[in-house]
Order: sequence, then structure tokens, then C-alpha cells
Amino acid sequence: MQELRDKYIHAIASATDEAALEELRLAAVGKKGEISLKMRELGKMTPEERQTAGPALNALKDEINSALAAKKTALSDAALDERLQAEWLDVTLPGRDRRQGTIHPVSQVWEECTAIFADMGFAVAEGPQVEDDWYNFDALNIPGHHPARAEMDTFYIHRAEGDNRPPHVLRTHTSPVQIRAMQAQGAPIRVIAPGRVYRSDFDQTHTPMFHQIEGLAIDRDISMANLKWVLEEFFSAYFGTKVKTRFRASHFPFTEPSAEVDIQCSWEGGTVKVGEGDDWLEVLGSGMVHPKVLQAGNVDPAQWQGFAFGMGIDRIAMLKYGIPDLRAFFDSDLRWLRHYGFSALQVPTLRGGI
Ligand code: 2NL
Repeated sequence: MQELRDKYIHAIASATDEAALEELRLAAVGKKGEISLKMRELGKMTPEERQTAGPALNALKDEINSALAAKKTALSDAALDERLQAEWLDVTLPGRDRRQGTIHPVSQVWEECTAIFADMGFAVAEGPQVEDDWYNFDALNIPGHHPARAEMDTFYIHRAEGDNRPPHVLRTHTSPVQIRAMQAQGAPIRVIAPGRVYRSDFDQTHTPMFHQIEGLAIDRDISMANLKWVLEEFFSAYFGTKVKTRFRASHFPFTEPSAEVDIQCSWEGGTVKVGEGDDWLEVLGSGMVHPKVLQAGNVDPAQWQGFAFGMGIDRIAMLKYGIPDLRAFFDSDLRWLRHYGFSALQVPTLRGGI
């Protein structure tokens, strides 16, 4: 019995984990453990033998059980100590200095425009940047032979040899979004379509990707007078001061009549100021939606009419925030972005005040 005791007490003392302890427990005091087997032999003993062997076995069983329990506590204490050593964290350290990003002027102006037109009852429509050429051209009364297709410097999507489906293009304007909106909801309709557009053109004043916002209002009796009011309302809210507009006759395939719209400005010391002076700045194209374009949108031109306009977001961002070089817009230069970018807290509101 002394041997048995020494064997287990020693083994328990040198166990290194809970699994080893459990094995020892089973081997010693488990149902088929050595001590349990010995206890079963008590029955075969004489009463005298049992008198000494019984209490001694019980005492040994108790001793082993308490050694197991003590070792188990010691092991889990040691494991906790180890974790506390390994996982300590100094919550008093200062935070890491990570610079905040800024809102790009294009995003800011996009939101400003959206807020102003939404206030006048225009919903926002969006659509795919890769369009089929029917939505980008045919629906807008720009047939296959029309010079506007070439003029627009279109990016065509690659077609595998033998793939004879009609071409897909990167949209050259957001007008296809408005065709889709007409088809989806019919007339009357008031929507704006802000978005990225693409033309193969790159110089001082053009980037191959730029941003446009188009507007469309169709009802029984919408006229150029409504267009003029909406645009003056828009520019006055956007620039935060009363802005006069000047309409000049122009031509677009998708509107008839068509007008280019200038806003009032002054030139002093090489800087433009909008809403004062006797000069004019062209910022927008517009007109009454051509009957064929209404038809493409499944709107009956005998019953409905309306105006449409399109302007460059990047361009009016430069004007409002005094940004001189268009090409820098898309260089991702952090110094430029920090200088011209907006805080996320400068949420666009109506009437030009930000
Ligand atoms: C420009 C000219 C314009 C439109 C865009 C349009 C859209 C539909 C129907 C008719 Cl669905 N027109 N859009 C109309 C006139 C001009 O943009 O020079 N933008 C910078």
C-alpha cells in the first residue's frame, strides 16, 4: 500500500496538464482503478485483516483524491498566470495618430446638388456605367451614322471575335439613366441622374472619366420657362447668392429647341466670381426633350412634354471652391486631397451654406 501511495503521489506531483491528471485519477480511484480493485478484495479477507486494511485503503483513497484536487487547482492557477503575463495590455497608452480622410470635392458637390434638386421635388436615379449603345445613343436620337457618336470619343467594350451582339460602351453621359427611369416609371416624372461618365479625351480641361448631373422633368405642360426657373433656383442655392442665367440657342440631337446656359460672373485679377458682374460663363446644356427621345422612354409625345439639362459636376466644383486644375482631381495626391477635401462633418445643406 505504501508503494501504491508513493507511485500515485509522485505521479500526481509531476503531472503537467489536466488530461494527465484525469488518466491518473482513473488508474487509481476510477471504477477499475488499482485502489478500487483492492477495496473489492476486502470481502475475501478475515475480519481482522479487514479491520486494518479497510480504513487504510479509505485513507489512501482520500489522500489521492485531495492530491488530485490540489494539483488541478495548481495547474489552472499556473495557466491563468501564464495568460495574464502574455496578454497584458496597457490601457493608459495614448491612441495611435491615424490621419482622417477627407470627402472629395466631387463627392461634396454631388451631395450639394442632390440636396438642392431633391428640395425641388427631383428624385435621384442611377444606372449602369457600361451601357449598350441603344441606351447611350439610339434612344437619344443619335443614330449610327450621326457625327455625335464619333464626337463623343466613345470607349467601346471589347468583343471577342465572332461575338456579333450590339456593342457596349462606357456611357458618355448619364442620359441613358433617364431613359431607363422613363421606361420604369412613365410620366409625369422628375429625376436627376448624377454619375460618372467616360470620353476618350485627355487635355488641360478634359479627363477620360468625369462627373455629370442631368435633370429631367416631364408633365402635361412643362416649358422652357420652368427650366429657367429651376436652373436659376439651383444656381442661386448652389452659389449662395442670386445668379442670373443667359440662354443661347444651341443644338443637341436629344432636345428641340436646345439652349446652352451661361451664368452671370465677374473677372477680376484672374479670378471668376459667380453671381455678380457683366460676364458670362457657359456651364450647362439643356432643352425640351425631343419627341423621339420621349418615345424611346415609352412616353407618349402627344400627351407629355418636358425639359432636360446636363452639366459637369467637376466644372462647377472648380468654380465654387476655386480649384484651378481639373486634372489634379483624379491624381489621388494626399496633399491636394487634404487641402481641397471636406470634413465628414461638413454635411451639405440647402442655400449654399455649408
Ligand atoms: C451638355 C449637354 C444635355 C441633356 C443633356 C437629356 C436627357 C434626356 C433627354 C433629353 Cl433623357 N436630354 N439630356 C439635354 C441637353 C443637354 O447636356 O453639354 N452637358 C454638359
